[in-house]
Amino acid sequence: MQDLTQQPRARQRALCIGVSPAEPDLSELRELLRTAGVASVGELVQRRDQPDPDRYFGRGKLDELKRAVKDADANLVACDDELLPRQERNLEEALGVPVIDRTAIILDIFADHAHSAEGKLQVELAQLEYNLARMRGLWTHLERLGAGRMDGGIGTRGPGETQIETDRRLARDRIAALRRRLKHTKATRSTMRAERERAGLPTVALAGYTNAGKSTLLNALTGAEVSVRDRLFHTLDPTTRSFEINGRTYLLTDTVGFIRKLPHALVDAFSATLEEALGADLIVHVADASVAEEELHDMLTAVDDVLAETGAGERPRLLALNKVDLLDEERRRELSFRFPQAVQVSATTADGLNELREAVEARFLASLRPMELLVPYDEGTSLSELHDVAGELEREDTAEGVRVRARVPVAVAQRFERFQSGNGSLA
Ligand SMILES: Nc1nc2c(ncn2[C@@H]2O[C@H](COP(=O)(O)OP(=O)(O)OP(=O)(O)O)[C@@H](O)[C@H]2O)c(=O)[nH]1
Ligand SMILES: [Mg+2]
Repeated sequence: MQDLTQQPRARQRALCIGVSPAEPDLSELRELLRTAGVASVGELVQRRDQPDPDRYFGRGKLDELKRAVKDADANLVACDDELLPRQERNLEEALGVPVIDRTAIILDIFADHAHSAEGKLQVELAQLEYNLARMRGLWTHLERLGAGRMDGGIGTRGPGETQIETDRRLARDRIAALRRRLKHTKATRSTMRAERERAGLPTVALAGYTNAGKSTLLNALTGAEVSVRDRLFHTLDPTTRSFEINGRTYLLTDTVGFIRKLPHALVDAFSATLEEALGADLIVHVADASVAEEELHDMLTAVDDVLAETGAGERPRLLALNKVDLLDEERRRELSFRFPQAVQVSATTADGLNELREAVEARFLASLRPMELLVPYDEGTSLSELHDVAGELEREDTAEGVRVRARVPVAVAQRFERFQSGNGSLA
């Protein structure tokens, strides 16, 4: 029992299944399993409009699946969709091996990759909500949290009705407690944001599909050393670093990656962090341009959907097509026809980074308010503050004070209005 929980995944051999009206593609599911440390030993797909409501596959296909599990010597079946509890139960009964769905795998990866206290709370909340619908694995979950062992023993018998009621109540209590704690961390974060806003620094958020190269790009632009890996959902916690473009400081935030069919519980659990990051002045949507056309389209759409869902759909946005070092000239030309507004970059070779910086800066300059100010000499603090928010200043020392021409972010312009001389327009 003990050693099973020590290295449970090493011996897991999964057969992948999927249903889709078009030809189902299970490569992403295999990638998710690889990230979770589970081997894929085969696959079986069915083309149909909707999965069967009771068994996911149709009856005839189910026999084929049974044989496939046996032939591949699989001890696990992994489904590309989130399963209804009923579908999962029926499949397990028919197959005699555990069945996990896409959501469970993603939650598992998130649980593994969460490092910050907040990230851990968010993942735990998402897991509890997923489990609450199934009441499966909840015991081990609460046990691990030290929530106390109930008489009757874990795994010695199936939970009876009252047991399930107790489980549900425990889960709901825990969910409520987690929500309260998350609310608290959210409050701390908004204080931090208020401080940043006072500083008046423009903010840029990197958003995009998992593995698109967001962290690599953050590192390339800011000289940070955020961990980068060829696995899915490597980054869960937003990291913010500052960098400069032509003397002006910007704050750049890396965010959690998105994926098709992102579990709802996770979107909810992460919505506070996401909202915060995506409230940036500019969202740079980073995409992996080295994938096939259709996949690129799907990934762009998946990210657009999550952005819209988290209320960031209307923020100013810039598309960065990353990994162009993997493309030939012809493909790059094709992409520039298809996405004329996008910047093509390679975070690893630094190709296109200057264009990206220019594009980011251009967005800000367009939103700045030109001001002509006269700052008295005893207002040194205001002057250095102005330096921070406006970058390079045109300044001239006069008898009355420093005469300054600057382009100031609208959000903080009001603070400098009292120094305004003339009508504020630049010649
Ligand atoms: N060839 C090439 N590889 C890149 C480029 N940018 C990133 N990669 C690779 O792509 C993989 C994923 O990079 P990350 O920066 O971790 O991606 P991410 O978007 O932060 O991923 P998550 O945090 O998992 O959402 C790594 O193996 C990187 O080395 C690029 O411009 N060219
Ligand atoms: Mg990352």
